[in-house]
Amino acid sequence: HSRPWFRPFDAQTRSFVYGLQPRAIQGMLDFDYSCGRQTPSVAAMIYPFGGHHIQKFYWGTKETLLPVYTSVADAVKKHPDVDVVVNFASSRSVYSSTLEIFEFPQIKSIALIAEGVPERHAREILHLAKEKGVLIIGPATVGGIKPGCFRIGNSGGMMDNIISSKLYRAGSVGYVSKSGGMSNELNNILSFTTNGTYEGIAIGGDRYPGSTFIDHLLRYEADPECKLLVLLGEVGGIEEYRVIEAVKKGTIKKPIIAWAIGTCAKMFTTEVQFGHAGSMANSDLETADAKNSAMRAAGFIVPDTFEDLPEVLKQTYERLVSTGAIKPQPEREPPVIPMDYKWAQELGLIRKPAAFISTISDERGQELLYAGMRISDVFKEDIGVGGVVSLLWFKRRLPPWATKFIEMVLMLTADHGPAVSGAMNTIVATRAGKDLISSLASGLLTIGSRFGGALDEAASMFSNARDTGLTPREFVDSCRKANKLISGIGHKIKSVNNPDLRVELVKEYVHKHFPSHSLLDYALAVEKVTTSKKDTLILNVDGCIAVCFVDLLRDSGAFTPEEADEYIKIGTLNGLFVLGRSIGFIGHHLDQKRLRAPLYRHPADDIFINMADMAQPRVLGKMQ
Ligand code: Q5B
Repeated sequence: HSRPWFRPFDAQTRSFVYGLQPRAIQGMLDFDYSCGRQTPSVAAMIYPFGGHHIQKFYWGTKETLLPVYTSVADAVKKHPDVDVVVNFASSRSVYSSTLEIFEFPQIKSIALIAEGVPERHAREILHLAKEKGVLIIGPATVGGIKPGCFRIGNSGGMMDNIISSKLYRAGSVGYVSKSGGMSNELNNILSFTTNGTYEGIAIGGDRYPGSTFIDHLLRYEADPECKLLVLLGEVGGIEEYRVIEAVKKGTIKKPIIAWAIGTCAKMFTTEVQFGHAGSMANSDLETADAKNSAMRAAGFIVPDTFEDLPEVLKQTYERLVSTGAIKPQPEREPPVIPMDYKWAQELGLIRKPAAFISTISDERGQELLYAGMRISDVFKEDIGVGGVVSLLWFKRRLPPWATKFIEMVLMLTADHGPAVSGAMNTIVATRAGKDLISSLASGLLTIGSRFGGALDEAASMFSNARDTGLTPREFVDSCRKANKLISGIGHKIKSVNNPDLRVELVKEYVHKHFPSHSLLDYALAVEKVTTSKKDTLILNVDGCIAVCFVDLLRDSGAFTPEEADEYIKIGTLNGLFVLGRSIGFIGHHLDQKRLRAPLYRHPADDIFINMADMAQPRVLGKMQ
């Protein structure tokens, strides 16, 4: 597919995007889709890092895949139809990447988006491009747009702007400006004063743009589809004078409307540098006023002020319609472009039920909140770990005696030596070479109804027994009858004669600080019955913490009876042991690591292996 020299972009144009720019590419694809293009205008991305891979984009409501190549050579080999590169390389790498692109004669146009490209590099690129006959747009530009055909990168703005400026179909006005922002403004003005933009190029604000006003205006002059030319110049540089020359010589014959921005510079007493690197008048010739006068004198249509530009455009367009030079086409319905979910949500156009609800913390604002309390206040008020647990587990501040109790529990349960089931498993996992999280998880997964995880069941058994009016003895008997062990009773090594000091500390604290301890009293009465049978059947650390926590939940005044019951039902109390013992398990993991402890293998003579009752294994199924 070959194009005439004056038309570098059409509805078949295919491009590479250099750099990873998924948002810009999605914008280009949405534009393509709105134009009714059959194929996306982006064929692939080129990105030297991260290897060859594929990325997913929307094509209308469906999805499409675009390859990412690591070199221009690979991309060119795979896509011989591509002749445009939109180069998003940064100012540092734009030079080398453009030189790489120049090696492939298949590429006829390159847009350079980067700002701050060293002028020496820009001039070298410009020189090489001339030699090779490549059209350069930029640097320091958004690019340009050919309505109905092709959009360079982010030119034209958001999709709603593209639709409202009718850029999904071609108009008759070709313009050239320096700035991308002013291009958007022009697209908008042209959409209501004329039949719209035929093509618009922003050459960029640098002192050495790869192509200038005259290059594009000569293309528009030669293109029979372009009927009206617009030049939006600005203070600084002399590029407008090259257009003036062309008009004077008759090289440009089509009607041309022009304005040089920056007429207000004269109101300042010193030299003014406008936004662009090139937008400063170095001589009287370069002022916006001088340019406007010269253009007017040469026969350009120049409004009196920028505000008059729409009216001038309208009049000129209507004249061209009345002479038959422009034949307005019937409008087609603006295409419906699926809006990005995030954007639609931001605009308040859609809603969707959230898949998750969360009510304990919020990090979206300026400051992290725990149950509504600012993290800075957590420290200002020194609420401690117990306070944090009360916020995140119970969504409320608990009185100091209660938060101190939580902290006491965490400290008491932090460890109970290396021999307990969970610590053993942590140690064995560590010695098998596992990392901290795996070794910790191995220990935590050991916590269960017999070891460390008896709190919830203890809380519910003791409170149910007490609430249903069973005496301690009736409770013990009923459990025996049901063949059920009482959770929270019994210990492997602790007994009446070898009391568990942790339990003593808890009892002492609760007696001193809790407003009531009725369930603890009941549990101690049960203990009297069980230890009378066997002195190891003490109220153990799980059981003692559990019943005291029920007293806290029920009698602290911070919970309703329903809330108190719910916390027992949903497994809160085992959380106390899990949280506390994590401290110890991590300690054991670090200890074994420090000791460089080797792989553990249990001695076989410590395992009674008995296969006597297995005899010979039976062979199932056919042998052949
Ligand atoms: N018998 C804890 O068993 C243990 C009975 C009972 C009625 C009971 C056992 C038990 C309930 C679960 C529980 C938490 C397995 C324990 C903890 C944290 C730890 C651990 C550490 C730490 C101990 C001997 C005789 C038998 C049984 C009867 C036993 N328990 N009767 N209710 N609860 N408790 N777990 O010593 O007639 O001889 O056949 O399951 O609360 O995990 O330090 O190690 O900080 O890490 O092996 O403190 O009590 O006793 O099973 O041989 O039983 O007493 O029926 O009667 P033992 P067994 P009989 S704290």
